[in-house]
Amino acid sequence: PLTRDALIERLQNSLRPKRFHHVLRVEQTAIKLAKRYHVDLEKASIAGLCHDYAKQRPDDVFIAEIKKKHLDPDLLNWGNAIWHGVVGAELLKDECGIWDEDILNAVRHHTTGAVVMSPLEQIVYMADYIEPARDFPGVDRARQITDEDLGAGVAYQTKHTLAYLIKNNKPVYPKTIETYNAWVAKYE
Ligand code: DGI
Ligand code: FE
Ligand code: FE
Ligand code: FE
Repeated sequence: PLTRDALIERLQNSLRPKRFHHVLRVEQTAIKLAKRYHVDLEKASIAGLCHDYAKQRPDDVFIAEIKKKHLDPDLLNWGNAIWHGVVGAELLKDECGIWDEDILNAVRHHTTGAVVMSPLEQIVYMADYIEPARDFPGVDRARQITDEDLGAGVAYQTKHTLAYLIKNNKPVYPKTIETYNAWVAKYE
């Protein structure tokens, strides 16, 4: 595996400056949450840094990787927003020698969440949402809830992201709905 310094260099070469600075902020936010919730700090650092590794790859790279790795063919009906996590994790194996499944799952699930998420996965999902430069109505509430209860933060983000997608007539990826059902909706 790459050292943190080598990984930083890769990121700097593959991401535009704005995105690169976002991943540094997600790393720092993930480390803070990892301290708060007693999760491995080094894994939080690497996962935070890697989560958007593939964000700026052209579509044809993702399409080739989906075919090469025989990933779910339904992925071909989606785009960068869904690909950069799930398919990005495959590129991290190929190109950066990152094989830790908890880190890879944190990258895979950082956009849509998942029915089952480890503490590290929840941390990266939340760090991406509440890093210091994020500015949207409700972000301070999201930061406060996440500091009180990590799972409650996951539920908050999941609910608000789904509401945002629906309000804007965006297609909802099935995993996003599964996450909503698992973390937000409760049968009475
Ligand atoms: O990569 P980032 O911009 O840091 O953040 P992200 O990976 O969490 O989200 C990328 C985009 O994906 C964001 O605009 C919200 C969008 N998104 C999340 N869930 C879904 C989705 N887009 C669609 N169409 N469907 C989803 O279910
Ligand atoms: Fe992302
Ligand atoms: Fe996110
Ligand atoms: Fe991100």
